[in-house]
Amino acid sequence: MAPNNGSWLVLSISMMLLTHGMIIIAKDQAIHHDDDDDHDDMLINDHQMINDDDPYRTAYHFQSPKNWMNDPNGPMIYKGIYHLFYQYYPYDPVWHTEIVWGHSTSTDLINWTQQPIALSPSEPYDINGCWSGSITILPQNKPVILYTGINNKNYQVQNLALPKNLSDPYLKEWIKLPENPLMTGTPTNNNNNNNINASSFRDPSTAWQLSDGKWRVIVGTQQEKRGLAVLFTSDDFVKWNNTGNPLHSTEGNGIWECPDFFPVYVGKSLGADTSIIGDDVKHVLKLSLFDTQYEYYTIGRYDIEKDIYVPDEGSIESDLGLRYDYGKFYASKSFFDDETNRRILWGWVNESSTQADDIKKGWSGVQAIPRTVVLDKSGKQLVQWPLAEVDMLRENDVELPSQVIKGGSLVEISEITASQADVEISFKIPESNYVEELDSTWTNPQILCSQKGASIKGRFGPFGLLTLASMGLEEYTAVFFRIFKGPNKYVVLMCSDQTKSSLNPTTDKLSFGTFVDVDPINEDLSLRILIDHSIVESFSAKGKSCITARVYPTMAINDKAKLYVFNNGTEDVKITNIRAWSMKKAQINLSTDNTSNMTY
Ligand code: DQQ
Repeated sequence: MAPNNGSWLVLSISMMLLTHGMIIIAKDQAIHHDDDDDHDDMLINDHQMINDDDPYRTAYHFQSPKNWMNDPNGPMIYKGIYHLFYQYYPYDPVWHTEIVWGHSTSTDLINWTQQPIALSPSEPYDINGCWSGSITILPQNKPVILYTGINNKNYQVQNLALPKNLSDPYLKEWIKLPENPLMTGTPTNNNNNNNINASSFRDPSTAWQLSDGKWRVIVGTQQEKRGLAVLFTSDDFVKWNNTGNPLHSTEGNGIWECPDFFPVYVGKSLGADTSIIGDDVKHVLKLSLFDTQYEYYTIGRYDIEKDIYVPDEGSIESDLGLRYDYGKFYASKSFFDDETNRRILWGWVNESSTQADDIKKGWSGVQAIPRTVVLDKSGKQLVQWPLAEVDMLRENDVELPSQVIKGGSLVEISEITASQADVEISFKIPESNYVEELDSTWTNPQILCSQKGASIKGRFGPFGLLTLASMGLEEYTAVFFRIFKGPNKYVVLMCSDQTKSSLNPTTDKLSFGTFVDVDPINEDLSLRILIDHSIVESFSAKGKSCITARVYPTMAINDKAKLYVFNNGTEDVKITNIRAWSMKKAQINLSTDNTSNMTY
C-alpha cells in the first residue's frame, strides 16, 4: 500500500523524537510508584516468585509473571512475531488505576517471552494510568498504539505511542507523542461541552481507513445511561476530529468499554483486515458493558456514506442478544493476522476467588486461549474456535469407542492428566416424544442452568462432562446439555455448573448457560473443553457457543483430578466420538532472551 500523508507525518514525528531523545519508555524507566528500585528487580525476576505448588496457576493459558492482569491490549503480528500487551499492575494482585502495559511476544501464540513494560504512567496526560487501547498498523508496516491515559486531573484522554525502533521485531521500546493528548472529553461543568464525558471516555479501537484516505477510530463513552461508540476521524493519525455522530449507540446500557469493530466474510472461513469494505463482508460491533461486566456483540452493516453501523434486525446489545462467551470473558480484543488470514480474539478471564485468596496466591487474571472468529454460515452469529496451534500441546491421545451412555451413569476418561487436558466429545439423541417441554417463561438460559444444575434429573440430559472431579465426586465442574421441546423445534441448553466446583465456601460458584443453535437429532451435539487447573473453557456445536469458568477445587487438583462423561437424564444418549489429551505445559512469560526456550 502506498504511504499516505498521514503515515509520513507520523514517521517524521517519530524521527524527530528519535533525534531529540524525547520520551522513551524503557524497562529500566521508573514506573509511577513510591518504591521503584525494588520493583524494577521484581519485574525482571517476577516469574520466579510464584509458588510452584500453586494448584490454580495455569499451565498453558497466558498469565502475567505475577500480580494483577486484566484486559488484553493491542494484539498484533509484526515481522512474524506475535505481540500481546496487557493491563498489568506489577506490584499487587489487585487492580490499581496506575496500571501499565505489560508486553510479551511469541512465534506461535502459545509460548510467550516477557518483554519490558511498553507503557507506564510518566506524563501529565497519563500519570494516573495507562489504560486500554489498540494497535493499528499504518501503511509501510508501522504499528502505533492508541491508548487511554488517566491524566493529572483524573480525566480520560486518548494518546499515541510509536515504536522506538521499527527494525526490532520485538518492539521493546515505545515513544509517547509530544502532541498527546490527541482526543479529550469535556470535564464536568465546562461550557465548551463536546458531549463527551471526560470521566467516561476510554479504550480506543483499532483504526480503519476508507477510500477517502481518512482514518476512523471509535472510543467508548456514555451520555447519561446511553452507551456510545464515538467516532473520530483523522488524515494523519495525530489530529483527530470528533464527527459528532457516534458510529452506534444504545439507550440504557451505560458506558461501553473496549469497543471492537471489524468485518467478517460472508460464506468464507477467513479473517478480514479491519479496513476491508464490500458486499462480501458484514460487520461486527462488540461492546464490554461495565454495568453488567459482560460483553455483547451484534452483526450488521457498516453504512460508509453515513459513517454509522446498523445492526441487523433482532441483533441487540443486551442479555437477549449474542455474547462471545456466556461465562467469564471480558474486555476482549481481536486482531487480523495477515500471515495466516485469521481474525484472532483475546479475552480476559478474571478470578472467581476472593481478593484475600488472590493476594495469597500472588496473582490474578488469565487470558482465554486465543480463538479464531468467523461468521457462521447462517450469517446470524459468530463461530469461535481455539487456535490450531493449541493442538501442539496435546499428548497421550485417548480415544474411546462410540457407545451408548445409559441414563444415570458415569464413564471415566482415564489415562490423561485431567487437570491439564483437552477433550472432545459428541452426542446424538434419537427422535423421541419423551422430551421435556420448554416452559414459555424459561427465556433466560443462565437462570435455567442455575435451576436445573447437573444434579437435577431430566429426560434427555443433563449429559456432558464432569471436569476437575474428585474421586468421591465431592467436587466437580459440570459442563452439559439438556434438551427441551420448544413450540416448533428442539431447544438445546448448554450449562457450566460451578456449584460443586470447590469445597472452599468463599469462591463465586455462579452457574452459566446459553441456548445453542443446533439440531440435536440431525447434527452431532459436540463439546470441546480446555481444562487448565483453574479454568474450564467450553466450546459447543463446533464453536457456536462458548462458556468459560474459573474454579478452585481443593481435592481435585493436579494428578488427583478426574474426568468423567455423565448422563443424569432418564434416557440413554449415544456418544459418537470421545477423544482426550493431556496438555503439555507452555512456556509463558519467560524473562530471558527472545528466541530461546521455545520448546515444549
Ligand atoms: N479496563 C481498563 C479500562 C477498560 C477496563 C482499565 C475494562 O481502560 O475500560 O484497566 O476492563
